[in-house]
Amino acid sequence: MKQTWRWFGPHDTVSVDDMLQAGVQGVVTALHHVPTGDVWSVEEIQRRQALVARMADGAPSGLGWDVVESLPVSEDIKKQRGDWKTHIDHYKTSLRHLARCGIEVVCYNFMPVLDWTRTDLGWRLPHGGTCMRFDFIDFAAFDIHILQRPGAAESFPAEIAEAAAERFAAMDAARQRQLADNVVFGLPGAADHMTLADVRAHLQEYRQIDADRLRRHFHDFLEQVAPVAQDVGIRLCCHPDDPPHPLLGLPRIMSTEADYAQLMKAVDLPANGITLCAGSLGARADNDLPGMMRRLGDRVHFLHLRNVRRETGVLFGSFHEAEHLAGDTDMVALIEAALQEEQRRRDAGRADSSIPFRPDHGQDILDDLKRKAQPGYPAIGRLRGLAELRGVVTALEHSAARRAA
Ligand code: DNO
Repeated sequence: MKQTWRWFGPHDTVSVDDMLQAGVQGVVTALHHVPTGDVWSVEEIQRRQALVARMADGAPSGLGWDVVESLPVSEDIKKQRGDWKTHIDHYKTSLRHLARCGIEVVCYNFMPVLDWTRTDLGWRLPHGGTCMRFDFIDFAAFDIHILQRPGAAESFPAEIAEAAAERFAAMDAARQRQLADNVVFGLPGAADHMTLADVRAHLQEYRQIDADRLRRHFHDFLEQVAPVAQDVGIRLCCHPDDPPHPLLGLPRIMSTEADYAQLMKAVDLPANGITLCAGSLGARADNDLPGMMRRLGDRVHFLHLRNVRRETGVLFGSFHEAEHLAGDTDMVALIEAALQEEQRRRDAGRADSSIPFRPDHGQDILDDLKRKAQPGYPAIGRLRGLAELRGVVTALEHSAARRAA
């Protein structure tokens, strides 16, 4: 398993030197400054590769750009409106350019309007560090009382809507603003942030698009781009919905194992693959991550190893981002399943037998609390996560090797 690390580019407060000292072996990054829908030029891709390859003092880092996260899919493509056909052509061109630069793994998602959603970006833990959290009641308070989405109150269980009314009544203006900012924070690294008016306008445009229609649009997109990816030697990998549940009345179509099985079938090519994000999927009680790795592993091209603690006994409710080995997902079993998949690939002579993973998110601990990084992407919290995960990988590989000897 290749130990990778997300880097947001030259503006990231966590540097290439930092990640080297954390012991990473490869880099996950994206051209966040290129507007969604535009072509990623070979020159821009190479410029980023050059930055990854050097430490601050100019010494070679020995690192390369292993995974693109993300090559974003435009809202026009998701809605099949406006410039969507041009955007699909641009997407294909970007894939060809990435392949020309030697990059083989490209992550993306198909979530409408918002990427990941949290209500708290710095929730205080008992040890004094912070983590990200999704509080279902706060979210309902945002949806019903701040965004004032028509029909919002009816879309929550009655007791959640009632609790949300009370919660909202106790919020001052500053907390309301902060909650709204947290919810619409959206895509990490994105240059543009949405206002509430933007969100309302987007929601309006999705009124005619239900889950079936969004899925059709998704399959149309894949039918176009997956064969190109296959042809140029790129492995596409779709990131799940985060959280894996419909929000704001928007359809979400990549939340469960059944969704992934459908995706695989829609375009049956190895290039049409999965980003198995344990943290996103793990927020639903019915997603069995080690089992998904065993059953869908063949197409898992990228792993996000992260853990969440579900705070209620229901299928989907509040959760927070736990330590990597401490949440509700059995991380050791998941890693074991990934190592078994790698063995199967080696036995089959596959060139992609080493699956890249990254310690997805980390809690803010120690000096992270002073050095403001992208929410979820602190240096030390992730270093801790990576070190723990690396320990598990090493131990499991060691015992597998001993058994084989
Ligand atoms: C959040 C990330 C997501 C992810 C995209 C992939 O921290 O895991 O934003 O990068 O959904 O397209």
